[in-house]
Amino acid sequence: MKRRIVFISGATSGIGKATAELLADNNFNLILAGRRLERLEDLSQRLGKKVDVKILNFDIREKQDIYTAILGLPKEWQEIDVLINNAGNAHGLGPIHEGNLDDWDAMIDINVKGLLYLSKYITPQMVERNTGHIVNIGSIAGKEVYPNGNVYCASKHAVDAISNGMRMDLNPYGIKVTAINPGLVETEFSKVRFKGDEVRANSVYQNYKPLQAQDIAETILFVITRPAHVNVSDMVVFPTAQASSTIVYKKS
Ligand code: NDP
Ligand code: 8X3
Repeated sequence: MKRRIVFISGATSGIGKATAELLADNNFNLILAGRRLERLEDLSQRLGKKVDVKILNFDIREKQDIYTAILGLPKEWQEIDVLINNAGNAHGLGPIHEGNLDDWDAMIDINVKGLLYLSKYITPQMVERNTGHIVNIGSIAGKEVYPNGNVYCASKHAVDAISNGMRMDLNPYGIKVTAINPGLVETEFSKVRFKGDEVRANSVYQNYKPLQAQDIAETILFVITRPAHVNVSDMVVFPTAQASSTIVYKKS
């Protein structure tokens, strides 16, 4: 049987990387995107032993670069079956009146506009073929706002709205749209949020068992392998210790 082609943005670490590894084990051909080229090359070399892999190296903020990269794919790679909009991060955590404008730009440009650009370039061929699946990685931060989360939460609320809008607009074309909204996942996320402060980043995941990237990868594999008539539209996935954005049971 012909392998399905899955495009993963943000494949160089965390959830995206774990998903690439799991999907290679499950016979999907992969297009892997991110900025850190050496990590993409490493994945391509390792996973290329199992399935066909293409890597695309661009900053998701640069719409022209995305367009050129997608247009440059060989014809047999253009018919992308599953788009996993995963690239994203938080930049900073603090009260709104102390907000850093560059952090705000980064979160809106990457988490919201980058997701839109990629979807804009990949969705039309799905519409033409009347098939496809878009999986947007949102967050519990897209369902609830928490103190000091302001703009990151806004960016993920936008992802939530975009997922709902996509599901409506793509409904006549048989295209599935799934939103997966994780709680706390131990990845490079907090390292990026706290600008390399590893002590502060590690403290986010101490004294309880956070989700691992593999847990979300397994959730993604589940949703993209349901039968044609089943669309898992919206999921929140927490570690057992978490009950909401602000309630996490930690053993002291
Ligand atoms: P990581 O920091 O480990 O991974 C983020 C990925 O996004 C990297 O591969 C990075 O690649 C890519 N990325 C970031 N900025 C850009 C950019 N400008 N252009 C292209 N790619 C970019 O974090 P996670 O795996 O945790 O995050 C993945 C998604 O999950 C994000 O959307 C995040 O918001 C969401 N999420 C995370 C949670 C968590 O607790 N960890 C919880 C809920 C949601 P590179 O730097 O190489 O470009
Ligand atoms: C990442 C989880 O709680 O830090 O989206 O916002 S949280």
